[in-house]
Amino acid sequence: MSGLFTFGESMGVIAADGIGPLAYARSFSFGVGGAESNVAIGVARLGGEATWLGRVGPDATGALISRRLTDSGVRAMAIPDDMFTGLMVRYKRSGEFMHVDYHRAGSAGSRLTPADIPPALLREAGVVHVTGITPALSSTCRAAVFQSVETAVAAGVPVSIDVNYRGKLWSRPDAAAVLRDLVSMADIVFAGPDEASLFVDGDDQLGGLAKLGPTEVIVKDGGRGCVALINGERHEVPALPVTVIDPIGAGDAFVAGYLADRLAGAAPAQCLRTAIAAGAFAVTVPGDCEGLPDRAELAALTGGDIRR
Ligand code: KDG
Repeated sequence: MSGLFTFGESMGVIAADGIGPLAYARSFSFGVGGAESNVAIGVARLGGEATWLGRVGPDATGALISRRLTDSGVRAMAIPDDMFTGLMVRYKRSGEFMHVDYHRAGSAGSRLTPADIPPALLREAGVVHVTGITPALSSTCRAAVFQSVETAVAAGVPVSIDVNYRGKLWSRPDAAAVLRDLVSMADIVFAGPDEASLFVDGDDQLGGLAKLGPTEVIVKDGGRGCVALINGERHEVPALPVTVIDPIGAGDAFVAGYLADRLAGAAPAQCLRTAIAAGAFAVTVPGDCEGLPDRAELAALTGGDIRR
């Protein structure tokens, strides 16, 4: 296997259609979310090889997660668990603010253990990708992330981490202490400016993150584009002008774009351009993973031809 290997919790997503308080929502969409599975789907849609592993419950949501991932071209390794599959309820309070409630404490996904992850999958991967969400879910999840990263590092497999700080799961000081250790072991780190400030004081976030160890540092800043320091070279890519319908999942699309191109052997500047375009495409579609584009869709977006 030379593709992406990732693992984490995927959930059912109940999303109010339209904009306004939950109490006034007239209809809801039911989908699948999870930062790691979003990245796996994104890489697969862009033509890469992607494997996702996680625990799911004996319920319709668990079955939907496996089916959605498989249908998207991901090799889904869903481990059956007795507990329920987690859920996320979200609504757009206004055009600017998204409200998210998690129903995931004690869920199947949070019961992942280090023994669930076959070391061979880590050693054979082209990239092992983890997020800062999984270590916040439980002590066994945290141990699974550390053990996997250590195994990949020992095997010389590049490790990618998206900081993905989730304030509903843990405090900033708790997250900073754990995630700093993970970032220090990683080769590739993705962070928003606010996430980078968990570890770095001052304005030079790229330099500060690089000092921790990663040789590929990417600070993604939504509508402002991204800046990166890759093998000592600074890059800056502006955002593409699009109409934002739903920002959730844009960061995962960005990561998927970067990693899909990196796995395909593209130069850093091209990886970043694909990342920006994938993130831009994702925000134009409602849903956590529905907006992840394929290559033809990306070409249509960047070529400006929207009649397909
Ligand atoms: O990046 C989008 C994810 O955050 C979403 O799909 C759900 O993984 C998720 C989380 O824990 O918030």
